[in-house]
Amino acid sequence: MSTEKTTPVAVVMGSQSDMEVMQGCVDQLIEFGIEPTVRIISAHRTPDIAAEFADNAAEKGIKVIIAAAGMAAHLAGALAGRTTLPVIGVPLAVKGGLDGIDALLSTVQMPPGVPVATVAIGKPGAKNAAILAVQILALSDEALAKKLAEFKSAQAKTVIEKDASLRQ
Ligand code: RP5
Repeated sequence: MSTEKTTPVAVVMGSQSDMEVMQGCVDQLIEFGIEPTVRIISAHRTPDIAAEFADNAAEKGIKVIIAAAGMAAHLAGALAGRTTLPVIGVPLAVKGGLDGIDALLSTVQMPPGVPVATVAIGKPGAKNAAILAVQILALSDEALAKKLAEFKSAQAKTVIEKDASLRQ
């Protein structure tokens, strides 16, 4: 995991407290051989840094931004408003919040013209954000496309084996 180096995927989260869940996203990316740039940037607490990050992300070689936040989660939308890169939003459930529904609505209900590809709340979304980022990159990366195909068949194999074990 890196906090400085620029890579094709950036994983940005609103607080250090989001790291526990977002580690799943980072780990999934690493499983696909992608070491992401990881940043803690808050749309509300460090808005200037959020703007600077979004403005310079493409130039730094980032191709997909994953942005995770809880509560009134404006991070993904704030970044999406300042870049043409695809932004994947991960809504998080946090203590004191509304079980992630607050973050889900804040992340998904973007105005027309500024999409945020919003995944599920919490851990499932963190993992899916990584896979979706890989799917985007795999459109122009044959090696990554092959890894994705292998990932899908391994996943299917696990389900098929579990099903078969029930019928033994
Ligand atoms: C959001 O507020 C962060 O993304 C985090 O999910 C939530 C709470 O932040 P902390 O008070 O734990 O720093 O901006």
